[in-house]
Amino acid sequence: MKKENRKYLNILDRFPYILLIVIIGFTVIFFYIVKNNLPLNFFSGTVNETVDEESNYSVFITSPVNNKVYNFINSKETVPMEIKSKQAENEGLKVSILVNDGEVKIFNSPPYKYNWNPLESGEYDIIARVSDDQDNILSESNKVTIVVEYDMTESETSIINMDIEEKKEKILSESTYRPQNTIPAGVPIFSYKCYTPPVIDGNFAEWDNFDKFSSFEPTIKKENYTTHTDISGTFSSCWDDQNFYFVAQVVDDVFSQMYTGNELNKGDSITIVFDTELEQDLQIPFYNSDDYQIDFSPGNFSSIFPEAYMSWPSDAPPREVDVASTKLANGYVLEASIPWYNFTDYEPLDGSVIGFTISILDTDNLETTELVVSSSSVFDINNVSTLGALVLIDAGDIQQEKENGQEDAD
Ligand SMILES: [Ca+2]
Ligand SMILES: [Ca+2]
Ligand SMILES: [Ca+2]
Ligand SMILES: [Ca+2]
Repeated sequence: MKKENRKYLNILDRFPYILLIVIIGFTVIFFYIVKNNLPLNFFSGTVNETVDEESNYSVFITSPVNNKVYNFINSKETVPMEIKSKQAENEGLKVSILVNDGEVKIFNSPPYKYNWNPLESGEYDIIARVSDDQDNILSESNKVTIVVEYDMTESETSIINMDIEEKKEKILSESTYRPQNTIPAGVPIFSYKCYTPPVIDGNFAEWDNFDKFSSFEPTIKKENYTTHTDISGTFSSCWDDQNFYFVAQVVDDVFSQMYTGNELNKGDSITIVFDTELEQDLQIPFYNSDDYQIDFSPGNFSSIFPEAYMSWPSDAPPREVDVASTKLANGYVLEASIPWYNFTDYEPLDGSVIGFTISILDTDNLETTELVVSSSSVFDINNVSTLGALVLIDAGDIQQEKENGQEDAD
């Protein structure tokens, strides 16, 4: 009796478990039915989330991803932005990117990719818009928020430099020169305004903040060119209302200068050709009254002193040109100032673009020039249409800013 009772109870005891198994079974079947009727990626984790999200938008930001933190160590670093919009692509519509409600880029055609330079640390909200010709907004993207953190010791200076880069681009877009002659092609030499004139003493220490040009290429007697240790150099320049200033640090394996005056170019020397009416004379290959060839000699560091000589147009020493030089183990430094009044009717102005080529002439073992390297790739001393270009630019007091590390961007 007791035994039967227990057996009966045992079956009743198990009944809830059987029921539970049946319920689980139905749940699993139900799960698969539901799964098959929902979009695939509903259950497939985060990988396909953006694909799903993207399909909900006519315009979608695929890069950067939301909540990304960018740690930048220099001011040139950028946030890669990429927008996808089938709508804009198919209908030829405009796509614009807005950061904190300010437009940073407009595309008229794909690809909608842009490397955005934030310049300042901060949190940024990015959206993209599709609009038509009349600027009617047709669609707006998902919003992406990013954080940018700059970790730089000289962030202020870098910001100033970015302003200068923009200014340079603006000047170039508005000026006429011969981009095919410059090294590299399309990039003239920039000469910054100096608020403190360099001391003309053959010492180049104070030139640190100025642009340096060292891409000299063999031009005259270039078949003699072997290596940069034979002849090469670094050139910097600046200007103010009174003078044009420059320094050239020349690498030359054998120093040789025994000539003076109108013959100084037979020895180790420097020649600069200016065309102060570049725009008007773009088609003129011969020297005219606004072209100037000035030759500079470092002297020989004993009996022959540094000097300048104007070979064109005057065939005489230029007025009050100051030249100084120092001898280096593998070459020399030549520093000079040229009063602008040597250039008739020329007034130096911020943004002025003039024809310009500096050449370094090398004499080693012969009694005349063996090789010339120049700042324009096709330089021919008899043809001013081979000149490169020099841009005068006022970028603020860059000497002061670097020395004090101050913020003077405005
Ligand atoms: Ca100096
Ligand atoms: Ca040499
Ligand atoms: Ca000319
Ligand atoms: Ca030499």
